[in-house]
Amino acid sequence: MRLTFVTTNRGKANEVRNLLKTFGIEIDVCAIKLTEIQSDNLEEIAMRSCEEAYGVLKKPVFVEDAGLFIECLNGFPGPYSSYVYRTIGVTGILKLMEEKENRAAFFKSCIACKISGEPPSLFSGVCIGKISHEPKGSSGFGFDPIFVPEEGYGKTFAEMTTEEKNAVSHRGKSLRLLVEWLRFMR
Ligand code: ITT
Repeated sequence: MRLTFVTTNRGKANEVRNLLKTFGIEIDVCAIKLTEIQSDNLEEIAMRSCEEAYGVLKKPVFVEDAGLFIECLNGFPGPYSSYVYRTIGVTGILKLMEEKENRAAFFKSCIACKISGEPPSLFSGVCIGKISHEPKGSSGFGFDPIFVPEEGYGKTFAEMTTEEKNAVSHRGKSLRLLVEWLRFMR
């Protein structure tokens, strides 16, 4: 069985391809723009996008929905991370947090995978960390330059290689759960 990962985000596609390759899994990536429903719940967003992707491609697919949840902003931008990144970006988030001492935040990733007529299976991963005071590093994508994971020796995601990021990231965690499940399904 060959899986297709549906995403318009090249950074995500690169991380997913890289990690799955280490498990001997080759995937296809397809950049169809799916309808992203308005919801506070990443699982629900991923589930709906996955059903839509399966309906269009009619073959085994998975999608991933992720978000950055910042404690002092009551979880903002959360499920709206993509929009917030495109509008106010990294600089806007740092501005909102200028006076804030509490820098705690987490990333969450939710994968929905559908290989048959059954409802999609869901796999989630969380990465706890802090928002830095200034952007650092140039790899990765999105909010990587301002996110310092707890397990990352003080580096931002953008200062890590893809392999280092995958070892500790929200996406790395949800992907390893997907891999375990795929082994079980074979
Ligand atoms: P697809 O829905 O097409 O996969 P997208 O970029 O719209 O692409 P999301 O809806 O999951 O994906 O958006 C999440 C946004 O959150 C993303 O655009 C980034 O700005 C940010 N984000 C998610 N994971 C991230 C990560 O690992 N590092 C940095 N920023 C991340």
